[in-house]
Amino acid sequence: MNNQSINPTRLLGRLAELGAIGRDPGGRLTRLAASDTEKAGRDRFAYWIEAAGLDIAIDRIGNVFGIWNPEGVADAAPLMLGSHIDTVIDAGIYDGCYGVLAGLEVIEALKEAGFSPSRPITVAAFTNEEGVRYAPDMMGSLVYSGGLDVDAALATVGTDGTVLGDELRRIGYAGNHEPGFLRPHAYIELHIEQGPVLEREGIALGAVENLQGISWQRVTIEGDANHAGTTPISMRRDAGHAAARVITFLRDRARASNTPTVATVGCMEFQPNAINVIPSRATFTVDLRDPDETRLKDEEAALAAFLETIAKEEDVAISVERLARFEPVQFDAGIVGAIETAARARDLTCRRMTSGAGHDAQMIARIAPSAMIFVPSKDGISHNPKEFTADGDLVDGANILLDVVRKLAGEG
Ligand code: HGY
Ligand code: MN
Ligand code: MN
Repeated sequence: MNNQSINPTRLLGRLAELGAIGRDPGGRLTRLAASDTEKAGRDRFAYWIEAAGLDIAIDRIGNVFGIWNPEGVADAAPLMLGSHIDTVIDAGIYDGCYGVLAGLEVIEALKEAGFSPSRPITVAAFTNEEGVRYAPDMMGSLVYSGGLDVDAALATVGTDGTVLGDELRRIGYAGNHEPGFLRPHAYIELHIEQGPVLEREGIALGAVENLQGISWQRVTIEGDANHAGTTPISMRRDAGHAAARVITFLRDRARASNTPTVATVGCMEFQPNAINVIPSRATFTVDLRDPDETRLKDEEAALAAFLETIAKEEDVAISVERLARFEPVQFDAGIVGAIETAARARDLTCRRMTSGAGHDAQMIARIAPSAMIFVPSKDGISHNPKEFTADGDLVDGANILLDVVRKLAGEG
């Protein structure tokens, strides 16, 4: 068994330090892509990269890379680690940041141990993984893997009316490397599970073998504003009520299906949003997910059919804008096997699993063999300040990442 370990104090200290960057006066943590608070997080990561003696590179979509290029292996394709450091609104401190900082930690620990890799090793922080300010999510890794044109991505208008390219320039992270400039030999992403499975089953690690498909849409329902007191129910074109029927339809359908299908309406806006005015417009987002592409397509078709029904029954006009659509992804069986072998060698329990959340790994899997390692999330909570993973689990996960990297970068 390999008994080298990462430096727990350094990793856990940096997680806490990065977790303190981007808090508002009420203590809420929010580092939306290309915002001032995210710039502060990027700057800290860049500082740690340079303090570790790594080369730093930034590409045109703002992806940040720390690169260990030991003598004599520069021509070999690099092993890539990474995740993201942007967050959702009122976030926890582990989502994404754990994978980036553990990747950096693994490189530093290997350097300090005098390990001679057969290839460069790089750690990436991908831009806009969360997709909260600019859709779609996983944007930086999607561009990096050739799934979205970089200029089209830079022209994306955010929920706040800003343009991503302008914001990246403003915060000083509009890099000059072409996305994809490093073609990874393999990619491994360490991440918190963000779900209840590992904790419920008392298992230390997840060897993630696949990731479910994601469909994001924005629905706009147009009715008529009218007086809340004088307008008979039968004469209303109530966009708010129509929207409520859609939310209930989605929840009832997902609950009734005996499949892993999930449906979420996370954003909702009424116009004119006044207590005594029947909403003339309702705008909301729909997040549909399923590990099976055919079922995901069926869910999208069922929603489209229901929207047609609602338009007639409620006498409203409905338009739909697609924001993101990613098919389910299978990860590399060889790397999944290496994760399981590393867990056994450290006497850590491990199970194969599907990722319910989207991750940069699903994009990099388009250009390189990829897989993920999960560690347990307390009560399965994430995208919430209560997000928590015990220090021991965080260190175990980072040590498994270290072992898998030694194996993949130790080969000739
Ligand atoms: O949406 C997701 O699953 C990821 O957190 N971006
Ligand atoms: Mn994440
Ligand atoms: Mn997330």
